[in-house]
Amino acid sequence: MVEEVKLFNTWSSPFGLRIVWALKLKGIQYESVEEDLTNKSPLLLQYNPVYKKVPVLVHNGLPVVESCIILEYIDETWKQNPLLPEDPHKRAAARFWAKFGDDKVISSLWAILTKEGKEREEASVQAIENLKFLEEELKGKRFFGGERIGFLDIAMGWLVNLVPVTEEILGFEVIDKEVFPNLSGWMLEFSGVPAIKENLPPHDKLVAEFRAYLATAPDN
Ligand SMILES: N[C@@H](CCC(=O)N[C@@H](CS)C(=O)NCC(=O)O)C(=O)O
Repeated sequence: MVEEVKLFNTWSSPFGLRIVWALKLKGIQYESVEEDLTNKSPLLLQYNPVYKKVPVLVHNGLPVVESCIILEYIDETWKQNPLLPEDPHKRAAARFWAKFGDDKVISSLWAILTKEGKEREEASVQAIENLKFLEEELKGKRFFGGERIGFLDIAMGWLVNLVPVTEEILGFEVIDKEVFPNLSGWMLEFSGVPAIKENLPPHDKLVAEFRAYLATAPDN
């Protein structure tokens, strides 16, 4: 049977990027359906009626939503180049840190970008505290997954495109190389892997998109 794999996504989504990377790393052919989030397609609403968000992976007509759940689905469906470790404790740890990234790290970095003054300072303190956990996780490792890219690398991968965008917009360093040598090294290493590098959204286009967003929604 010829498999049908479709990805409903929008080019700037850090969550959608996870799925693009996972499919590329696994060598899976897919059709990309670009969504305009200001005018969502009936199909997106049909496939993700609960959250109405991208990414959605549709495999042989069946939708899967929520990026980390899609990653697990991809890993279980196409076994080559496994993303999650085999060891159950390491699998649990990878899922834990990915959830921590989504629950804590994204929001603190987003607040640095969108807040000002005292609120931005508080967000910076919070972000540093959160990033220190990731710095520790990377100790003695090339990738979060060890010698090769794994689930957590993909889940945290948004750092490599959104941190430089944030730094350019704000005009200061968010991830200090001296404070976070492991994390900075990982960002270089990860973004140098062909499947990652070749599928990063254009930096300048992202900067323009974020600037436009901040200009219209200053009070996040
Ligand atoms: N937890 C979701 C987050 C997905 C998400 O926030 N997607 C954004 C784009 S980056 C979206 O579709 N936003 C549309 C909306 O909120 O209406 C995931 O991991 O897939």
